[in-house]
Amino acid sequence: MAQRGEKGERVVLFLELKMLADVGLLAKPNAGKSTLISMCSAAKAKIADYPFTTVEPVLGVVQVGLSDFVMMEVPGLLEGASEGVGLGHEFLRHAERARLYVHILDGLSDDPVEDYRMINKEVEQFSSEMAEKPQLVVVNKLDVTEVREQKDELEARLLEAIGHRSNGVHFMSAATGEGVDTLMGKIVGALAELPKENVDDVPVAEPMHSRPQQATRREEVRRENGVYVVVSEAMERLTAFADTRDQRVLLQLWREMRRSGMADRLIDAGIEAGDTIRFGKVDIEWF
Ligand SMILES: Nc1nc2c(ncn2[C@@H]2O[C@H](COP(=O)(O)OP(=O)(O)OP(=O)(O)O)[C@@H](O)[C@H]2O)c(=O)[nH]1
Ligand SMILES: [Mg+2]
Repeated sequence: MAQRGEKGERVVLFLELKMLADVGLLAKPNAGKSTLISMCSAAKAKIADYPFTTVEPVLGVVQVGLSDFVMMEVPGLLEGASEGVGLGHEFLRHAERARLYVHILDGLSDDPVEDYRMINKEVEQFSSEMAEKPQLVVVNKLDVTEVREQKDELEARLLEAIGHRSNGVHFMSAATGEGVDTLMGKIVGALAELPKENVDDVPVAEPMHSRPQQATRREEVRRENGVYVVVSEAMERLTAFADTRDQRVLLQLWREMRRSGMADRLIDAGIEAGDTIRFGKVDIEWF
């Protein structure tokens, strides 16, 4: 039975898109995030020798043996990112739900240790929950001679800066692929130790149901001034929104009255063809 429908509800919703990835790549601009994600997944991230080549998160699925995980490049972070500098707030938000972070340092930067501190400070200021999640610290661009020459010294300084949360420092070259497989192995190992993101943990608003309620009032037929008044929530609802001028609708109404036993009650009450039946505010003729 085609009905005009009951009164609906109007709501205003603010929706926030957050990417879901197992691993988030955190780094300053130009550190080599896109190079890494392109090297180990099918993601096509633009690579170029200038900062902010990537301005939207890039997701890639990395296959390692029989396991796989989703890696996300978060656009480069600057000092003040947690306060929104360089769209930092926007970028950090996307990385919030990752289970593990790979903190990539540019081996060619003036001071990778300082970069490490800066990024972590921004992460801490943005979200303490995010700051507590595990990180793998990685120095990139190992193929460059000056980076290789400073490797041991840099490693020692970084270990000192990382302190208690140290998982060691990993060196790689995203460009040549040196050390990339080992890093992927480390990521798989680290993820295996971490709880899976539980979708049930995400707060969900109470679902809204607008299904018709079950009839609660007792159904009855009364005769008032020659009119058969049907007291039935279900039938009243059915007729209130139906076009009772339509013969097909009347036919369906008739079937429903037969099915529910209402027709028998009307007949028992003595109804005859031509009499009026009233459902709430709607009158129809018995035929
Ligand atoms: N020599 C060398 N260059 C690299 C390596 N990885 C990346 N690069 C270069 O560094 C520059 C930046 O690389 P991207 O991969 O675009 O860096 P990104 O971190 O994604 O940069 P943004 O998206 O701009 O934040 C490019 O010129 C790369 O070719 C590496 O391992 N060795
Ligand atoms: Mg990039």
